[in-house]
Amino acid sequence: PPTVRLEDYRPSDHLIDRVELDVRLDPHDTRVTARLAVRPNPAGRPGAPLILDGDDLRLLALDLDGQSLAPAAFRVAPSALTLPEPPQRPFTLTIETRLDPTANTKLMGLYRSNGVYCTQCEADGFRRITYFLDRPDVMSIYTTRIEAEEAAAPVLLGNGNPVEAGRIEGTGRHFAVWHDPHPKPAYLFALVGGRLDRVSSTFTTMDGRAVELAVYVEPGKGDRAAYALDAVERSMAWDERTFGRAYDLDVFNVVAVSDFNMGAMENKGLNIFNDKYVLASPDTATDADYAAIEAIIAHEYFHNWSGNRVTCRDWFQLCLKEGLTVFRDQEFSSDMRSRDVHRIGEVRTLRARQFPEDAGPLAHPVRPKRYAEINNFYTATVYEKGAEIVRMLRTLIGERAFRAGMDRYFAENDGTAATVEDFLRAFEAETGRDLSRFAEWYERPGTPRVAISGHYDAGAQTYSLELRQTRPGAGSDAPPVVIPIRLGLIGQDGPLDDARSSRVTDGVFVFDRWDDVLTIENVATAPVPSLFRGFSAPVRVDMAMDDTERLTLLRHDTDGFNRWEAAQRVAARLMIGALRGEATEVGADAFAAALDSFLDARALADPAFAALVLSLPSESDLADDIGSEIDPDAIHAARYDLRTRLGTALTDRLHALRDALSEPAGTPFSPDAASAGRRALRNAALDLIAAADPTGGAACADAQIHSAGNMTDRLAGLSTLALLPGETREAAFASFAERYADEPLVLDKWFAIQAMIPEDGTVERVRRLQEHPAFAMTNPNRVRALVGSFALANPTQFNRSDGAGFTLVADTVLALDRANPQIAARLMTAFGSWRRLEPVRRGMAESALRRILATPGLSRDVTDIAGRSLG
Ligand code: BAL
Ligand code: ZN
Repeated sequence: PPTVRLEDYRPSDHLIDRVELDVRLDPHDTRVTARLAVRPNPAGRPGAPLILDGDDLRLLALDLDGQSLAPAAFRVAPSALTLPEPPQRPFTLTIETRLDPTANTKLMGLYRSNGVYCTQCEADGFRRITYFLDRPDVMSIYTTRIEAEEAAAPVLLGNGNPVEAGRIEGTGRHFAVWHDPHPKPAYLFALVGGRLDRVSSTFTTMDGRAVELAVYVEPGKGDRAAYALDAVERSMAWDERTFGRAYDLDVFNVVAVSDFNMGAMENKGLNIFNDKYVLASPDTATDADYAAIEAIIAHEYFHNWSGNRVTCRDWFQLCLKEGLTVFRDQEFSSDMRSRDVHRIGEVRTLRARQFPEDAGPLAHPVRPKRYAEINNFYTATVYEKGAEIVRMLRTLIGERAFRAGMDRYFAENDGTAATVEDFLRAFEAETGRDLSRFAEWYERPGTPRVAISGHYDAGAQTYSLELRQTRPGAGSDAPPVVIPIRLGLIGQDGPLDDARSSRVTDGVFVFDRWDDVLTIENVATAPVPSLFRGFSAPVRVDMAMDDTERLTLLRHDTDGFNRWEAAQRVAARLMIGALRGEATEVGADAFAAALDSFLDARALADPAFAALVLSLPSESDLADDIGSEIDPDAIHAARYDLRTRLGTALTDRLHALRDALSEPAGTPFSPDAASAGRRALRNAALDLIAAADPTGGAACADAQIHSAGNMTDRLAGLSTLALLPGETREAAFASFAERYADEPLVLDKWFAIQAMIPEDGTVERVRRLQEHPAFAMTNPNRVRALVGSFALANPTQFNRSDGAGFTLVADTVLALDRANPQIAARLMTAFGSWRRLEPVRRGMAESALRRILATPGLSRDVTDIAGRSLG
């Protein structure tokens, strides 16, 4: 496929100032009339042809300034409408197209989800609605008239504010007109038409304007929308308080639909959501679901400023809105919940998804330099590493300067399509600092590595850190990056607060060379360094430190992230040591004893944090640590063994914790962070108990499934039982399916748990479940739950040495590709770490990839991922 390059960017030759759309909805024969106010762009090439993008479009009529165009004056194809010699003055182009929303299985453009008409236009779906300059730097004012049969679509929503609505007498049809006064790119266009329930409230902005908020959901599910509506209100208040950003329309609408490629979409004034991230009730949603709803509602709302008011010049700048908005939603969630616990979750996600991506064939810079299919760049690197860059910027310049720089960024770029350079320039102007070297973080792929060793000089009372950075995967011409290291020193009894260095400001040392030595003075006793506090930079750290020192950090560090990290490192060393047959200084028993005293001191004071400390590094974390010649079965065995040993050593403690944390029967469910934390620790204890005593654990898990008053505990019981083969497990699966037969989002959890079972029979089980009446290849949530969980969260079975796991996923990718290439391509990213496997599995993965790539008629999306994976 053709490649788009950042260096080839040039402004559009034409602009479209105003768009008037008239959309007459029909299941198979929707008519769209677009009146476009076009003019030559003074920054473009004079006399250039007008080439409007299209995708799978059928043109019905075309006229210019009210005159129909002679056939010789234009060329039309499904993928473009060209006027070779357009007028050299402003003119109005009127285009009529015809769409079949029901046949649109790609879920891009206008489609129907369970009978509801909805749209998805990012990145390039608007061109599936009408011919347009479908690029983010062409910003227009939209007025949209939507018309539909009233019985089928009583609710009609568009961007902006409602201006008019009415019946068309004698036809059974009605219409609504919406006007959005804010210029926007086409990717932020949206409309909805359907039969939906509405829950609503009013929010008064800090400048005293009343905004009507509404969440629309499938009929009968209104009671499950309350939490999302509350999250909208909290997001609005937080963005005012934290960033001084107020909302700018009279209404803010959120609509939940069941077929959606992404999590949600920030269309101006009309956010459209995957219903998984809206609907919640204690009986159907877990604590993790509530947290995800809160975060994604916030994320889409925050885009109103970071993405919509200030948008992206081109798709290479995607991180400008996504990285920044992820950072903003992370800060929101941290303020709503526990900051340490949230930070640990962020880093776990980064390490699980972004680090492997950055180390494999799909690695790319946070700001990519080229792409064949932009929809394949909505990645962990753009989102999560993009957010880490914003976080490092704040660490480097400090909170006050960061806030002032954000104000300046919004003020200077409001109403425009900006670049990463525009973003950094605002902070340079605010601080007088040169950020050109910091900008390197956007430019090259690969996770930097920092090797560190420490030396204590008792006579001089100094402690020196020798640092060296390398940049694997970044290329031999890559310069060193600017790495903020937040640090402190810990003694045997606690922090060494008198230690000083002139090179450490507010606890942060800036490491920006290949090598450096940091000397800290006034160090009274041999310290243990606490480095990269709060995970202050997205790097891998090789620190020469023994496990007893790490256990000192677990006990005494004042930084919550590093306390957790210390326990994770010790656990990882134990497991990797075991599978390599190497001894470690701290054995499993000593580690268990350290955990026991940690739990004794802190578990009940901060259960959410304790649950994280008890959760061992995942199998994919360990694979990522090992890095090459990976044998997932050996990793699984080593992890299983440590769980068993810890569960055995800690049995009494774990049972006592479960008792202490159990809620009296009849306690009403609350999704708040503290209650969720208690459930998390109780369930982390259950996991270890079951590892040590499968029979007792199965009974305990089964009892919990039956007694649970909420989905979190019920599902935790089922997840524990899923690892324990036998009749109890199968009976529990059957009764869960029966209980939730009419709840697709809950059955997704059931699909996922079964897909993650680390047993030989799972490939067959997944193939069977693909035939289950509740499974549908056309619904992205179903595919992600069943096949996505298998491919991305079942390392032993996806990577089976006989290749059966790869075959299953390859078959699914090929079956899916014609209907929904975006989801097919996303599923394929599971192959991203294939080169790091041991040779037999590596060969099997390669054959599966080659089979996919050799299939005729493959989409651009899948061709791109398969090609890069093999390249
Ligand atoms: N813009 C695509 C969905 C999101 O990141 O908000
Ligand atoms: Zn986003």
